[in-house]
Amino acid sequence: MKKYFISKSRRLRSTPYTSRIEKQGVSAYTVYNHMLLPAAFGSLEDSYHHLKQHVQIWDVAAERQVEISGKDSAKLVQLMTCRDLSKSKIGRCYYCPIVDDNGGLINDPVILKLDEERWWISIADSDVILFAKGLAIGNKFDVKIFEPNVDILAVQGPKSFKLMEKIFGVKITQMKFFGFDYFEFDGAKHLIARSGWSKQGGYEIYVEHTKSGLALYDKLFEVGKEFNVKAGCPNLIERIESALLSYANDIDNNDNPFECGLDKYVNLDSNVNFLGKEKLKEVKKNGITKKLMGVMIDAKEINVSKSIYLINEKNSKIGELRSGVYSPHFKKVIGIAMLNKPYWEVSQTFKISINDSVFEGKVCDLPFI
Ligand code: THG
Repeated sequence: MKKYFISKSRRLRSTPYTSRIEKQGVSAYTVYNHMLLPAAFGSLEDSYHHLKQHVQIWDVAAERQVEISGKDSAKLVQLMTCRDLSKSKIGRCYYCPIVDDNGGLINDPVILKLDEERWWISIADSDVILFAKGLAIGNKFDVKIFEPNVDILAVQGPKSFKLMEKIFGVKITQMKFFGFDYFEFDGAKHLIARSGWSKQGGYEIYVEHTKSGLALYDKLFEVGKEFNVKAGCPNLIERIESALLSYANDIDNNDNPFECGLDKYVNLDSNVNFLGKEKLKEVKKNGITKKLMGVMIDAKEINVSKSIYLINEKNSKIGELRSGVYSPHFKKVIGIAMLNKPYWEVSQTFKISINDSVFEGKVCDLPFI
């Protein structure tokens, strides 16, 4: 496949770490929230094995924050998500589908409750800030909405705990999954959460003080030597095996949370008010007509740059592949696909055309591992 360069400009924002990762061998970028997001540091498979054994530092500044503060902030945040946040606690992160009036997904962020009247919405790739502002204006809410200067550094992999303990002390290892707290480094306080877009364990550092953040970046590599630390990025193989969903790839505004397997983040029985609640009640009552599932394909390589149809023995389209990659663990292509009713049963077989050759595949449960 021919490779192309990306043209940088003000519109395609760099991050405070860009100059560092370019020295450390970033070899591909993608664009996320109008910002550079590293997509590869050399071989995807080498990075996958390294991530599962050691520790990596990721520039995920493109996971931008939408800050919502003010008297009506809780009301606005709740209006945007179908997850009941009425019992949410300060110091916790919540994975929350954001839905529109039709129940269609707008985004699937992590929401941090910083204070009773202050929230960060840590967004996937869509302009949530415009949606939030529109809702606030239309509802005459008393809120302030802006994008703060926060540039997340993720520390991911099994050795992330030992590395972070060396820098911040044992307290950081006692934090629960999706909890956050503040830790000091080089004269600045950093919000650090136990989270991250891999299932290998780790932390996310919400860097607000760039100077101290860059010193911390360098310190992580210096102290991390004994743990075989490397620069990395969200890994396509690891994230598909773990079924971490990618907004605009696996799921989008034409899908509702039930179709995407996000049922446990939909609360229709409490009395909180959110957009699309009646519509989602209807969907729950009538049932869904498509469903996100795993697929395994007897192929050795794939590059999904648009939906690829899945075909049954009668040559009818039964679904579409939305992401896919060769998995060294399964020794075949694995992927995330939207299957039409009634073809979403496990072991349903299909055919798929990749680079003009036809391959056999079958439907399976998510996650793969
Ligand atoms: N971290 C932060 N912001 C983000 C992401 C992140 N914004 C964009 C994108 N990633 C949002 N999407 C996800 C998807 C899955 C998870 C987090 C963000 C995730 N899910 C866990 C799981 O599926 O096991 C746990 C969810 C739960 O049960 O609470 O971690 O990665 N800051």
